[in-house]
Amino acid sequence: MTKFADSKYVKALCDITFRSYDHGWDERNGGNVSLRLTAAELAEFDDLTEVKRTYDLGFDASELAGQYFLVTGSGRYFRNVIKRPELDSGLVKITVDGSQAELYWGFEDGAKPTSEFPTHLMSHIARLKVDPNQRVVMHCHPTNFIALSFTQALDERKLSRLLWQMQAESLVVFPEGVGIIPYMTPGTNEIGAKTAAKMADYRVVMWPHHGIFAVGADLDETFGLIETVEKAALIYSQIMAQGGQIKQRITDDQLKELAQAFDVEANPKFLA
Ligand code: 2HA
Ligand code: ZN
Repeated sequence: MTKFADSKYVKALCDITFRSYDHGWDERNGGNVSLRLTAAELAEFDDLTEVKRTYDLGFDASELAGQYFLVTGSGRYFRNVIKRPELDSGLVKITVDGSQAELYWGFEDGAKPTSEFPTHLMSHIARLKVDPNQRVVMHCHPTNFIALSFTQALDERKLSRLLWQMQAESLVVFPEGVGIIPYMTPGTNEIGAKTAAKMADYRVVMWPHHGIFAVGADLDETFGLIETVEKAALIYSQIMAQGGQIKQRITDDQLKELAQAFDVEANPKFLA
């Protein structure tokens, strides 16, 4: 009997949620993550035969009809997923009409998908159009990145350039830069739609005074992307803590050389 609970997907979710918590980015129930899976990938598991509950989605997710999502639970703590994934995460399938999600595994003590599930699903829809290999959406509260939303203008060009200038790795890992939405109330369809609109152009979106949304091909890559963004923000915090006097910096010419050397295209709106 091959059980989904023992799958590499649940193991990877446990690993990434705990590591994110351990970085200090998921106090209490902060953060949520979803991993898109296909029926073919799930065919080997014997314990996904029965719909245990259904959830109303509150928006039209029909573009994702038939797709499965392993997702963390509303109100659940990233710190705990590693100890009890069958309670704090669940595997759901989007119904044919796109109005509901059917639970096949997990959420055993009655939880439901994260309050940010609309943003996750709308972001999955947006990223599928850009790159069908992308299957992870992750949200968390990286401290230094959030702090930038207080001290910096909420300007995508300025913020992207600042993060690129903090370390050579930034431009290579997120050459398109980062998107920013206005401050909005979390957990709503409205913030979901705004975030997903940004996801047409960016894999990283800042939620000012709240956190980050990031997407990627798998959990490891998505977490690595968040780590790289947050490291750049941390370097900026340390520069300010050391007095803020920048004596030398990575120049635009050096950023262009970097893009060439690593064969990435820097967003031409941010680096011309
Ligand atoms: O899941 O982080 O934005 C809890 C949150 C909401
Ligand atoms: Zn949050």
